[in-house]
Amino acid sequence: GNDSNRRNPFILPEYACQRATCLKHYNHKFTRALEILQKHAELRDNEHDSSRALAFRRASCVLKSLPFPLTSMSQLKKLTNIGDHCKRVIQEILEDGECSEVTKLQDDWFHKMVVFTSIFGIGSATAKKWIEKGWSTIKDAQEGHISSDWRVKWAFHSDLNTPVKLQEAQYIQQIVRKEAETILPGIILQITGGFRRGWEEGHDVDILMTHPEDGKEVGFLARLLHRLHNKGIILCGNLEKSTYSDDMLTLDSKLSAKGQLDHFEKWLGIIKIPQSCSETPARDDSGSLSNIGSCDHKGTNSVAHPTSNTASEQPLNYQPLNLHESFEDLESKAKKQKLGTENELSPMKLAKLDRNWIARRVDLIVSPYNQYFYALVGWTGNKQFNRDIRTYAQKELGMKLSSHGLYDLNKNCALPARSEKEVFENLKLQYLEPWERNC
Ligand code: DGT
Ligand code: MG
Repeated sequence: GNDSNRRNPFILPEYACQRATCLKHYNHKFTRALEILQKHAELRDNEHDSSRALAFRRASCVLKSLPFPLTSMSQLKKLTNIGDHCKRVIQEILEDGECSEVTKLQDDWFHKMVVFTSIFGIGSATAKKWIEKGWSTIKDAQEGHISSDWRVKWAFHSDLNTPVKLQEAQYIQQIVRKEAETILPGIILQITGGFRRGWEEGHDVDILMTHPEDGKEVGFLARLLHRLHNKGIILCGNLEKSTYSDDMLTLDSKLSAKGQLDHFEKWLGIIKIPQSCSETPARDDSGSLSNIGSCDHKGTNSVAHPTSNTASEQPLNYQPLNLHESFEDLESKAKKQKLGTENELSPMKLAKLDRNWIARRVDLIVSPYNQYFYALVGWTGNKQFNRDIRTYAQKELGMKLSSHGLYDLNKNCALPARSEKEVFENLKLQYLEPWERNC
């Protein structure tokens, strides 16, 4: 009970990878406040802000692992990672139910920054500039940016800001699986990211793929994309070649080059799926999926879709479909519905067009099998868990952990893993289920 907790302050292991952190916990009113402080520091994005943001996050993460609701400051005594600033915040919430600093932070500027940075591809620097121009709503930004590039972005803005549901993620996985298995039987395909950690909604769908036979995965992704393109479901995207080399296992600087988190071959893009697929349960037989490609091509056909079934023999230098083509598709549809001529069409009108599909962000990642289980841990996340387990490996074991593997810097050797459990064993950690990694 609480009294005994007060007498015997609780002790938690220092690193989040040494303890379970679940979606549901006892201390949301504190963690919400601390994560607003984190978010605010991230949005300010000045010198020192990123380390402040991480300090708030670490404190929040400790409270998420606490197996009881915090009721007194004395319970914090033996907990690490909760600094004086966080303690003041927690104390005020304990005494007054809320923290005045956190309330004050959520001002006009904060709300505008949250709105602007929620736009796909907009970071805090651009958002700040917009606010300096006097803009405060999405509409202001839409009226201020009317070039054709921007009009395309606006047309998909509300789709991409509608959370992806678990059922939609499973639907997308089925489509990808069907095509992937046709090209490469025996392929292993796994939804990672937030959905694997137990979330029912997410901002995108992350799918990690590998093949148990060495080398089979080479060139696979381009062929997969070609088939998905032929089905007419790709709106746009970017295929990144693998930039991995073995010396990256040991060299920190190379691994984190240019803000990249890893060097796998991957495709980051936007696909369209029928709006109805989040309403009806996903089915396992593939018959229901065959019509998805045609979901938006009944009336207009400005997007060219080769119908050949020889995708597996197609060239490997896949050229992503241009977003503009999909946009033209929307525009001609708008004209048919007499919503106006091209120049009169507002992004809002386009976004609300009567169409039967919705745009979704998808990441497809391909890993060689001998790196797969490290890739799986990395792409399951969450981000804070990754930070923590990598710091733990470095500081406590003298090992370098990445999504490509684990390297013992003292013994100068890599430690392979044939399962996720072996990744944890190699790190001398108790296994944590994916849903226990919500730091
Ligand atoms: P959300 O926002 O609902 O999609 O949440 P998550 O947790 O799925 O976040 P997301 O999709 O940005 O990333 C999935 C996980 O993969 C995340 O925990 C961190 C990790 N991750 C993201 N980008 C990269 C990357 O480029 N390389 C590696 N190794 N991991 C990444
Ligand atoms: Mg995700």
